[in-house]
Order: sequence, then C-alpha cells, then structure tokens
Amino acid sequence: MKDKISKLLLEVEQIKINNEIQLEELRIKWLSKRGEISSLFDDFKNVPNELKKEVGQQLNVLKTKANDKINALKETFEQNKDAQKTNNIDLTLPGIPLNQIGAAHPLSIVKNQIIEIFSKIGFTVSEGREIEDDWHNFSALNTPQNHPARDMQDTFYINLNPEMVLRTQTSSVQVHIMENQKPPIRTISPGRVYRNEAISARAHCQFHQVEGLYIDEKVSFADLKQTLLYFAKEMFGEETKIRLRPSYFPFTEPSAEMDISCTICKGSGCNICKGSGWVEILGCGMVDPQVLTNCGINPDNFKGFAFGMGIERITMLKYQIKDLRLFFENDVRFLKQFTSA
Ligand code: 2NL
Repeated sequence: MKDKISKLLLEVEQIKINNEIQLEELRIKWLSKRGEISSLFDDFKNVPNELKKEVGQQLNVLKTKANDKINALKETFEQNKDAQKTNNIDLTLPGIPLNQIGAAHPLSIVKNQIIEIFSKIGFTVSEGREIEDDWHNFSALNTPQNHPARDMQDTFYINLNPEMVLRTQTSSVQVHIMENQKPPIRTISPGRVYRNEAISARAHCQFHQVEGLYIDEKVSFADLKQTLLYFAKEMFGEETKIRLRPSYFPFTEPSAEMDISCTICKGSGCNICKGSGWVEILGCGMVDPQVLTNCGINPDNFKGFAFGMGIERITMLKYQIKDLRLFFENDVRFLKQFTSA
C-alpha cells in the first residue's frame, strides 16, 4: 500500500491537462466517492495497526496534494476564460451608429446650390490660388496703382513680396482663364477672398465669393439681366423680382448693382430690407474693353458680362442669419441646424 501511495503521489505531481473536460475526468478519477483516494481509504482498514500511523499520514498528504492540484487547475481555467472574454472582440460586428452625423457648412450648401444653378445654363467652375500677384488681382482688372482698393487698409499684402496679395476677389481666377483660353468663355469662380477689415456682425477679414464671366461674340446687357433673373428665381423662388441700379466698378462698364424683392416681406417692407422692399445681392456689368485687352482678348470681336456676389450675404438672406461671425466660429450649436437627413 505504501508503494501504491508513493506511485500515486508522483502521478499527481505530473498531471498535465488541456481543457475543462479533462479536469472533470481528473476530479472523478481522484476525488469522487469511487475514485483512487476513496478506495485507498476503504483499504486502510486492512493496514496492520503498527503501520496505520505512517500510512495514514501518507494517505492524507496524497489527498491534500490531489485536492490542491485540481483546485489550482480549476482556477487557471477560470482566469483564462475571463481573459478570453475581453480579447474576443468581434471585429466584423456592425459599428454602433453615431447619433451626430456630419453636415455641410451652410456656406458650402449655398455655394453648391449656386454652382448647380449656373451649371444648368452651361457655366463651368474654375478655381485658382488665394495668394495672387498684383497683375491678376488688380492691374489686369483696371485697378490702377493709386486706386483706393489697393490701400493697405483694404488689402493684405505679403510681407516677403509686396507684389503679392491675398486675393480680394475671385475675378483674379477669371483673369487667368481669359489669358489662357479662347472665347467663348462661360465660367463661375467660387472661393475665399480676403479684405483687411475689422471683424463685426457685418464685416470680416475673410469671406466667400462667386464671380461669373461670360465672353462671346455677341453678349449683351440683356443677356446679363436675363441670366441674373434666372439665377434669382432659382435661388429665392419663382416669384422673385429683380432690379438693376447703375453703379461703378473699375472692371465693368456700364456697371450695376442688383436687388431682389425682399424674400421676407415679399416687398411690403420689413427690417431686413429696411422698409424698401428690396435687398442688394450682387454687383455686375459689361466687362470693360480695357480688361479684355489686358487679358489678350480683342474687344472688337468679343464682348462679355461679369458679376460678383458674396456667398455669406446670400446665405444670411436665405437662412435669416444676422451675424457674419457665426460662419467662422464653427460653434456646433449653429452648424447642427444645417444637418440634413
Ligand atoms: C461685387 C461686385 C463684381 C465683377 C465682379 C469681373 C470679373 C472680370 C471682369 C470684370 Cl474677369 N468683372 N467681376 C464684375 C462686376 C462686379 O463684383 O459686389 N462683388 C461682391
């Protein structure tokens, strides 16, 4: 019996298993009522009295060791199970939907709408650089050296090179187009422009413009008027009326400013139109022949019309936004209101 116990002790020490099923088999083999240890205890009564003390001790050691071993193995399996729970993340599961989806900035929404309206009547989109040379921003556009628009107060000059400015209008893009393409030209230029202004509810040092240019053999002021009427109706509704007031720009002759019938009060007078029933939305005119010449287009053969509008102004009218600064602060409480879907 002593030999048998020694052999079983060795066996307990060498136990190696891989899974919980084997653990259960082990428990039955060693610790159950019909297991190895129980049967040894059954045989114990046959042990001669003088050996009972020694064999009894040996048997108790075996029982404790087998118990400890099985408990230790059980513990290891439970710990592995917990670890597996955290490691087994199913990467193929669909994600949890975000309740805050992104949205286009109101200026982008309106810019895209303007692009869509003009592309329906054949205008392409041209974009250019924000840092321009003096020629493309001013000189080519008939804005001479002594013109007030060139004043340091109005224009951001690049310190390193006073010939370069942050563009004050996107017509600079159209100068490039006229220099490089042959008429007919029908294009709009959306983009950011800069003016050296103190920031307030009505003015900012950066804003966005869409300028339009149409050059062909027989372009008239009537074409300009009809194009802008179409735009106003598409943008603000079929019932919208327009009126043109004479104005002055260095790059157009004749020049005009365009008003639309007030979208808020429909012309009866409110605080948006300051009681007049009309709101100004853009400037326009026939491209000055000198500008065509500057850009390599012969004014005897070609005529053109051009217009420019501020995207902020159109957006403020459309959505009744009262403060220009809201467009540039990116406060989510403001932006969230333009979330679609
Ligand atoms: C305004 C007025 C205007 C133009 C922009 C233009 C462009 C070329 C030639 C001639 Cl390449 N003109 N653009 C013409 C008239 C007015 O903008 O109030 N913009 C916000």
